[in-house]
Amino acid sequence: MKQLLLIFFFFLSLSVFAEDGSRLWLRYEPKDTADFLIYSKKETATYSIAQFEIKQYWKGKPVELKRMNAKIQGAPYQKEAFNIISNEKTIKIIASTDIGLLYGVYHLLRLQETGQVADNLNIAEIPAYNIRILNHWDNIDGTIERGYAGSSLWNWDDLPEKLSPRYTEYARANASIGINGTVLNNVNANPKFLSDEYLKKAAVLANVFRPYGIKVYLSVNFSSPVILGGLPTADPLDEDVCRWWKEKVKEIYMRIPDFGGFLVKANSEGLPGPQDFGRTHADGANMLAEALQPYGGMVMWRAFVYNPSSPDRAKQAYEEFRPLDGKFLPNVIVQVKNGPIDFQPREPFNPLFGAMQKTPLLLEFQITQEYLGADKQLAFLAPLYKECLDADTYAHGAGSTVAHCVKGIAGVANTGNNANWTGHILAQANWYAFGRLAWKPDLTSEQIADEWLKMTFSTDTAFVNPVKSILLESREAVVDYMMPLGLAHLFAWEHHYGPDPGLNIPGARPDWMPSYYHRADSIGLGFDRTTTGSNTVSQYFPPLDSIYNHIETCPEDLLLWFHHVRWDYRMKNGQTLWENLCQHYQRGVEATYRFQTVWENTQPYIDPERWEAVRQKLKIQTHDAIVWRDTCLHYFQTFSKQSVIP
Ligand code: BDP
Repeated sequence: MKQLLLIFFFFLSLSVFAEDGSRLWLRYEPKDTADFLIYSKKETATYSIAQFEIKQYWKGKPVELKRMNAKIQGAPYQKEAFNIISNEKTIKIIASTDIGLLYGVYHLLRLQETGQVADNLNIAEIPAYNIRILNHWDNIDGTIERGYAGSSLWNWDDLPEKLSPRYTEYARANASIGINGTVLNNVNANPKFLSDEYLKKAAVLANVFRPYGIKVYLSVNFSSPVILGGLPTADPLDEDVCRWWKEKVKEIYMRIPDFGGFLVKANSEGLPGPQDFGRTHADGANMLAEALQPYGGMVMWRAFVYNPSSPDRAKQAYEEFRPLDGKFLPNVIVQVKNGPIDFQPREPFNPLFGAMQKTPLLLEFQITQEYLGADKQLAFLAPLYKECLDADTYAHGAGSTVAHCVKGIAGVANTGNNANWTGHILAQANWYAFGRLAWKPDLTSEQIADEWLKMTFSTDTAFVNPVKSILLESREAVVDYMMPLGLAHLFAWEHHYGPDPGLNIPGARPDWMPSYYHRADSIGLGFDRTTTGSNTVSQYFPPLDSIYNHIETCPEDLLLWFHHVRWDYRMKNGQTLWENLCQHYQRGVEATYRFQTVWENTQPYIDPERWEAVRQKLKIQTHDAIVWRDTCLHYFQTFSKQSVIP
């Protein structure tokens, strides 16, 4: 009852709004017509939310929410699936679970908001993956690693006693786009998150999220048995260590009965892990998996590993993890970043996709724009996500896309406690796009941009069409003015915002220096990863290995990723590498001017607050794009010895 009341007051509170962007894409207006809804009798918290949403915001024919097995063609029973079927009089949302019904409700409201309600609906939706999860890199002190939208949403000091209304808003936003899991804390995990004090706090968040179908997970530090438990070792084969984890897991499930499991970053960037004891990643992951198995929990073990002495960072995850294929317990899923290095504006897909055939993989995207302009620059990431999901690994012949090789999708969240959630209002689109693609990877970037703009701002085509075009262009523009043609990691030290291609800190890790990546010299530019270079190309299945290996067949947008290319090399357009490089940088800057012009013209269509906020950000973007272009070209010019072409 208490929960139902809370839900009621939450929805009541949504009736007064300031235009600060806090409403995200959930801007349904309450209706003033009488309602003719048909409800089923048994009320759960999830069912009540579904009812409230329809009752308040649905403006069409009466809706019946019906709990029975959804009929999804060709797919077995799936608890999150739903049907929406209408006749002349009513619309039925059918699902076998309440969460399926809630997803159906949000789908129907989306159709309403985007003007797509047809007379006879016959919809069958089933999520492509069971795991659609956000990773929060949030710390105990409220900071967020690589977060640009304020502090953490979780007020650890006030929990478990005090609940922020934003916890519910967060859960609702996620449920509306199908996200069903959240890792609350940073992968660089503080062991304290496993203390009883913090488990109580996490349990309260789990209670808020549960009715929205969202499970809570925690990142864990591999040394927890030592730091928290006082044991002399964290060796995964040590009996006391295993016992400690089993006890800890039992404690967690007493507090959070549907706890999702652990996310682990181990033996990566200085963090502890099984290799400290001469054990493998599989030994470490399996030990945790055994502890979680009786409760149905899982281990998400990250493959983001590299050590400073390797000649090519891009090869390492594959080299360490490929030999372990088949050695993980069934409730381990290996979490792999989309590219082999680190969320760069453009990377080829990670060659582990397709190569780990006996191990389930979880694809990790970054939603927060660590390397794509933070909260200051517009970079709509659906095209980046699609590029990876649609990439053909050729693991089982043509058509073995990355989307087919993975069992779930994780996204490093871009949310914080800013009123508008994501810092840049247009970056809300990236949270939205992530959720939609994790549910349905074959949506197009254009469809997603269209939906999001209509729900967030206006359905007027005079607004939607031009803004959609700049959203769709924006990620490529960032690639152009930061790192075109397959360049990577030209960032300044630590903050990963601006450029510093010439950075050279004596004594620092070489693989954290831009020169490690761009390899500029008097001959040319780019990292030779061909068979005569670091031979990373061999990690890809044929025919990709050979396509990437030959300069003539390598796609030009990845050319400098795989090849060290002469400055005077003739590209497909007949001009030299140097000339092309100048053109890309210039093209990127010009695109940002266009973003400003398009946005200036949207003033009549949207509220002044959000219009002005975006306008200012777009001005910063142009300024910073110019800095990128000029810094990089002037630096590379010292090697090419040619003048910068304006
Ligand atoms: C890099 C970030 C670093 C993260 C790391 C990771 O710079 O802050 O801890 O990835 O994914 O992108 O573990």
